[in-house]
Amino acid sequence: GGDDDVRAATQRPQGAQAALRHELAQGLMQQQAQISPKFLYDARGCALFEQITQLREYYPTRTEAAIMAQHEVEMAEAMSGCQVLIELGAGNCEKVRRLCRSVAPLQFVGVDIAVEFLQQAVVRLGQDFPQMTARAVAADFTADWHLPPDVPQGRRELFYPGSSIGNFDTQQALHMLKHMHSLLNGDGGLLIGIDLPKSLPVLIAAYDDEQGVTAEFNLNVLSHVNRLLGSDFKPQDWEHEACFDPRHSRIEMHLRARHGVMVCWPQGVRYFAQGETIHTENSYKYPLSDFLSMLRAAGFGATRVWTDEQQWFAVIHAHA
Ligand code: AVJ
Repeated sequence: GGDDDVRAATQRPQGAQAALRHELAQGLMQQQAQISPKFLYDARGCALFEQITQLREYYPTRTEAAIMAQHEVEMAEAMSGCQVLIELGAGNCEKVRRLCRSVAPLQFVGVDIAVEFLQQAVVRLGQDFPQMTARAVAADFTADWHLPPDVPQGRRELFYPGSSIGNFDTQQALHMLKHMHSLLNGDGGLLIGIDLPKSLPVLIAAYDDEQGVTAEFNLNVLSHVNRLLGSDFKPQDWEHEACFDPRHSRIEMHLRARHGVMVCWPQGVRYFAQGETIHTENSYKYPLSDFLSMLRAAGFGATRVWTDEQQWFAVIHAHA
């Protein structure tokens, strides 16, 4: 049941903790140091991300919500007959509420790496939709992940909103799509949000807002890493940076050392020269046709696409 799913994830077995520490130490020792964006989502990171989604500059959440509101009926039609609605990266479960009303699944399964935050949202969702069972499941999409065996095999629809797939490079994204396709048992489909290429100033502002909320969000990863790894990062030694790499069509977030910094943890140490960076996130902006090709390559069939007037964001339904 739901509580077991959460317990299994929050009291991580010793081996899983060690694996995360190993992954972090490995990333810090690369020539281009990196911290996976999955580490952005501790309790404070989840709260900061919610703030980001409400910023004037951060268009994705609001644009996607408007597309979903405008095309609710057609989306529900594409997903009709759905028994189990599974949201990946469910977070605060706000985006799925409209679908719970219009699709009316028997069961909702929210999946997220930040499972304690998710669990609270799932409880609220279950209270608001009493005829639907709702449960939270922990998973790290960057590792091998599975749904619990008691998630019904009946007609499933996957929901992967927010352009969260943009955190993966193209090879990882294709792998993720293939895995999602395999969860559908040849029935149902996937409703996915993707962020589209657009003008540089709009993109940069969305990842480097005036108020500095995104900067806080990025810097907060260091406190999370300190707790997990036992490292001694001091956030004030680092500066938030967002840039666009046109070659990969992606926003990159980095933390740049303001001056020479020595960082120590139980099994290691690294010196960062002034100006060196830690790469903390990629956020790919896929041309629509490229993403549709990826869906085909992953085994998906017929698609429907909905976008906003400015073509800033797309919501796609793909049949299994
Ligand atoms: C949750 C991965 C979709 O890439 O826009 C927001 C995360 N990072 N601001 C994104 C994020 C900086 C977000 N995703």
